[in-house]
Amino acid sequence: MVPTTESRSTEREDIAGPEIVTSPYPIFIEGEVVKGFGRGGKQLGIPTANLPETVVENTLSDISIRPSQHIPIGIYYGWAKVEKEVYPMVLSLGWNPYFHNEKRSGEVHIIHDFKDNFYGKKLKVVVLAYIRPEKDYTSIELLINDIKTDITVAQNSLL
Ligand code: ADP
Ligand code: RBF
Ligand code: MG
Repeated sequence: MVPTTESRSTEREDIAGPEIVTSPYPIFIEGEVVKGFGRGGKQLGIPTANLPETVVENTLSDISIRPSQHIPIGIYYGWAKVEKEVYPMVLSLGWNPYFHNEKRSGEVHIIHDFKDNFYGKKLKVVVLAYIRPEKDYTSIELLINDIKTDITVAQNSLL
């Protein structure tokens, strides 16, 4: 599927998803935090904890558990647990078209200020709803803008 390319900032709703958790959610995903290209924090100012490739592929093709309910590529919200603490999160599952990645990635931005990295730690997430499809952008500012809106959407939609 070819992603839509955004060339300007579009007005978006600041809430998403139904009031109750609806099938196929909740979806549980877990894995050790792995290294990516290091762009999230440095280039976007929004670090993302990357999940192992096999975990991403299994999640995306989890058809044995949910026939007919393929989990689409896109942006989601839910909760994440690292080292016994639970935080709100936004999840990106996809190709990162803006960066022309060749593999799909699963990346969790936890809505919390961490003092240290947590590479190698176990990350557990529960995905509760879909926010939007993944997009391409004509500038990095537009991508950052959309991610910031996703964070607001998660904060307004969770609880
Ligand atoms: P990479 O490409 O290696 O994933 P990032 O720039 O996306 O690099 O940074 C991700 C790392 O930053 C995570 O693996 C984690 O250890 C750390 N980190 C710090 N704060 C956060 C946060 N709020 N959400 C997710 N990861 C964070
Ligand atoms: N990358 C894209 O190319 N298009 C997107 O629409 C997009 N949306 C994202 C939404 C969220 C909430 C997050 C955390 C990331 C998103 N990304 C998107 C991925 C971003 O490109 C990636 O995190 C960086 O490349 C760092 O790995
Ligand atoms: Mg990352």
